[in-house]
Amino acid sequence: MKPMNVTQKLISLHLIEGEMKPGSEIGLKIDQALLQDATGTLVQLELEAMGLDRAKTEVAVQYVDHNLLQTDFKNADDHLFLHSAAQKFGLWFSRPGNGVSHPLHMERFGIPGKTLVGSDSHSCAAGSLGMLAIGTGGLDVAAAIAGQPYYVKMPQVMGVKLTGNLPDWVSAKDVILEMLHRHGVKGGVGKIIEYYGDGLDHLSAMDRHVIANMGAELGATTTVFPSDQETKRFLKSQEREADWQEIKADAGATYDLEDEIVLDDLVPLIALPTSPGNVVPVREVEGKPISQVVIGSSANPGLRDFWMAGAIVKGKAVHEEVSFDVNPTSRQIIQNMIDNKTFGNLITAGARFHQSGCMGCIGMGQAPASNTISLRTMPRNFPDRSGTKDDQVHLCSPETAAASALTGKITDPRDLEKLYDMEYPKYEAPDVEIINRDMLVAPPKNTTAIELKKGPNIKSLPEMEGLKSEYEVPVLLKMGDNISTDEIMKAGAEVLPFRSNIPKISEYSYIVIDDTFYKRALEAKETYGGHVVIAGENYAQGSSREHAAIAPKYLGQVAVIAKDYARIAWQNLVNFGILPLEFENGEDLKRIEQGAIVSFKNLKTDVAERNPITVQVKNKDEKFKITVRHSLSERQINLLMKGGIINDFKDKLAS
Ligand code: MIC
Repeated sequence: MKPMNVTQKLISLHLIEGEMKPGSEIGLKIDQALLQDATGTLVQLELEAMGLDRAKTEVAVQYVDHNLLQTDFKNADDHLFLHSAAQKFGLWFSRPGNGVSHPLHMERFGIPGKTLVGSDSHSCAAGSLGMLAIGTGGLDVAAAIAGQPYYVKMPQVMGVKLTGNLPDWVSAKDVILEMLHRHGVKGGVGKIIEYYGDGLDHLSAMDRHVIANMGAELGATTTVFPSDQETKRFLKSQEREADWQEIKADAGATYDLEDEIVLDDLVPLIALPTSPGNVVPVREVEGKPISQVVIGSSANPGLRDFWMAGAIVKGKAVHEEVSFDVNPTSRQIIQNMIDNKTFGNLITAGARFHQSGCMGCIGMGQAPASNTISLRTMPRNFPDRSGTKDDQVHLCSPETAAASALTGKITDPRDLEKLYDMEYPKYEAPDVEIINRDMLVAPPKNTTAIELKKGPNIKSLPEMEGLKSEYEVPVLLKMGDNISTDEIMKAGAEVLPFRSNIPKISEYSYIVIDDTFYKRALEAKETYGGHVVIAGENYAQGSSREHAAIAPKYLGQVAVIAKDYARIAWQNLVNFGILPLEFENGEDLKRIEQGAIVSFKNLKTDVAERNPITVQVKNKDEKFKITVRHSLSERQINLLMKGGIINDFKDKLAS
């Protein structure tokens, strides 16, 4: 048999439909499911709509780590709903304040060789343990929980060879920032990134989590690491050594694409606003004053990351003009921080210590002051994501963040040697961490009698219309490249609580780009029956939030016409019955005016038969035709015809 890399081994062990030919659709058996609360409320409503009795996956966990600010009843009601739903459908429930889903799942449930789908784009972090873990829209996770295969395009496998060792003051975050510097936010689209080489000997399991987590920012389907002795060490430190198995690439295994990073050559890097791909050496932007540093998030979740920040600020005081925020990523990590004196080091240096959760990463509090720079160890800095308009969020390592907190300006951590006569702190991982399972509620044996607790903010899913053959609708919005889900459907403390209320959350559609969109969409729905939007490359990069599809659908969005799409968003559009069309000639984007009227005839036949689709365009002063196409599978075409996956489920239930 042909030697296989780790990715090919994981896929072949779970392949139930299709063939492993890059670009063709495959169906995978899913072992584990991860839900977070901001997407999970919809998933639980979808499980209810499907009439599920009990989760079919080996493990399914509902985490509460996003909607943690309880400024009124909405989030607190959702927590009760999620708890009741987890109990009813046989999921574990991780209570509010227990921590961020990705590091928690890695500590408690991750198992080498298993597959996982998660309703969060950073679910790929579980690849750190030799899992095939894919972030996706909530509906796909609901389907997997109900025992359906997970469908995805077979990706190419990019082998990234890591050699050597990281220099002092450089850490795992700089490795993934280097990948973003080399490949950009589209560089991973259609690919699984697999790391190998002797450089892995110097990367802990949590270091690998950092790198795998932000593989999402490359647009990668996921990231995979081998399961080796380090994986075994990590599982042993979590009292789960029995879950370990070795999974390594065969000798002679090859990759579709190759890259190599010599770890010794890396320097401290930083992503500038407003993209994780806007990476430069810290040295290039040092000296700029900052107003905030935030340590935490699933992109730097490990005990080492907090310990490192604590060791750097130990015995000192952070700059008086810097808000030094620390977001622990699990209660377990808080306990270990207290035990190894990290908590004391951070607090006495001036840290503002928050509850364990995502917090400022998704604009759930901690919004920075206007026109000031915020340094964060987080994965994303899309426009306004922090909650502050025109924010200036920079992404960096704990070393760079802590050094900058001390000086009050962007600082290369290597300068700490001369500024404070400091040696690079050497972290020693404990053999066994203090283990905390207290806020994980196991699924009950018998779930039938449990009633869902729905507060007034939880609304049932709206009806979704199927695809028609003819449309004559306006182009409501013309956008450029790399439009993020944070610009399509805002996150943050004001909007996230409406995730289970589609009519209300639809008021925030595209509000970051154009705050007249909502009103104009309602007018277009009334006058024309709907609308389309047009965009450049990598439409809807970033998060898994299916609200970036459901809300526009609710407002009458018929189709998107873009040069190309981010993977999750493309699937979410189909799941909710919006046609993701691609320009045959990308230059046509420039020719179409915002406000033009576009007409489709014979659309259902053309979509079903994969014909080139002719679109009549009427600009203000000219008319012309363009050609568009789609790259949907037969399964997706069928879903579209019905108006999305929920209608398809209902048909299946009815039959
Ligand atoms: C994110 O980091 O953007 C989020 C918020 O976790 C999203 C999920 C969401 O929008 O609820 C993600 O990454 O999928």
